[in-house]
Amino acid sequence: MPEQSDSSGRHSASISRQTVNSVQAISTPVPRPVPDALLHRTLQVATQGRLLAPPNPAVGCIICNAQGQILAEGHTQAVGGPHAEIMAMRTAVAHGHALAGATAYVSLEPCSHHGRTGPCCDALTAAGIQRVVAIDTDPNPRVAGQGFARLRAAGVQVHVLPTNDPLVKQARELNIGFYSRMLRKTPWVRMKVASSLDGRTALNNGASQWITGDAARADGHAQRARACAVLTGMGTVMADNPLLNVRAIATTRQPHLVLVDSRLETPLDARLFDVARTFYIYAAIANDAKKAALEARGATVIYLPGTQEGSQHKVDLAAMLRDLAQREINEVHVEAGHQLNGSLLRAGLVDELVTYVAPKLLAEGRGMAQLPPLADLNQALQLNFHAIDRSGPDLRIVARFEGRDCFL
Ligand code: AOF
Ligand code: ZN
Repeated sequence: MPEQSDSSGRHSASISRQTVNSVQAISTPVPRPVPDALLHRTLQVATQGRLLAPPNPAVGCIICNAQGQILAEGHTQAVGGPHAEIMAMRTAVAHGHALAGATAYVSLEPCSHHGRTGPCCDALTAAGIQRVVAIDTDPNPRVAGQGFARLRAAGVQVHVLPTNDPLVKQARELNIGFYSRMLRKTPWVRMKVASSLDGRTALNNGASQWITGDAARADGHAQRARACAVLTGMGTVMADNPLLNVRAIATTRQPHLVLVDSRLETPLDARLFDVARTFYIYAAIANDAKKAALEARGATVIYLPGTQEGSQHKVDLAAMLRDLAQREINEVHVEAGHQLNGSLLRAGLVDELVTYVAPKLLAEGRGMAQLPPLADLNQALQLNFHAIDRSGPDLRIVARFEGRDCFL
């Protein structure tokens, strides 16, 4: 596999960023030819669309006049709706500004394809935009440099930040699931856990409500809200009969729900059905009568048994994630019990842990995942701390498995 290195000298196995990088090599990377403040603002505007945009990337666009004054801003709308560039141009026109000769700052390459909407690069050209400054190339193979090429061919000046610019990393982090789906063909998998300071996620009798405080629970809902799908297992459905939707914060988009239910045991009156959203159930053992009953309740049942001997009675979790990527799932938020958590971790399918840690000791109790005991400390699953914050009285620790974000 080819090696990539960034400005910090870090080397990582690249997962098919080749197309994108070679496109950038022939574009004109410039050492920040534009005011930093405008680029930072472009990313801030992109962030405003973060809960709304998935499965599209959250993109920001600002339109400036020749003096560098901001005329209008826009971010990606809900799927099927206008992209950032169209929103910004519409706002500029609505305020009576001329677009001819203006500069568009964008956090991602303007699209060149006919997807659910038309190509932004053509709309920018038609409006007379003179210059486009972009933070990153679109990793979508249907775009991947063609947006820039089309703009240049139409006489628009194009500047793209060099890939080692820290803002490029920030822009990719903002849409980490989109980059994962485009480049790895599998979603970014984030596992959420709430534990005591001694690492317990429930008492021996299963009681777990609530270990962490209100702030951590609200933040947990914000984590659900950014994801394309929430993933859980039958153990959690039986133990908690949860809704697993976003309630504690405002959002206009409910993430899809994904349930691993190898034997199709989901009760037809489970509260999971009470929320209007896309609901996928992955099973290993066919039961067409139960499938029909679950589908009559609004779910879609997918049979995906393992292919190895002894695994035919369990869902092939890696194949399930690839299937979810094909269904345009960028980020998967796992909120499950220790059994499914253990299966995902053992299979090496988790990218990131978001752990809320309460300053409590629960002594005896359950851990976050069912994992076999290790004989040697060298066998420990190795993560790196990515971010540590306070959340009310609790801590929020984001940790990533070594090398999992190397495609960024
Ligand atoms: C842009 N501006 O704000 C976003 C872009 O199906 P469509 O037409 O909505 O296109 C979705 C694709 O457009 C998406 O996969 C990504 O490649 C690009 N996203 N492009 O010019 C935007 N969100
Ligand atoms: Zn577009």
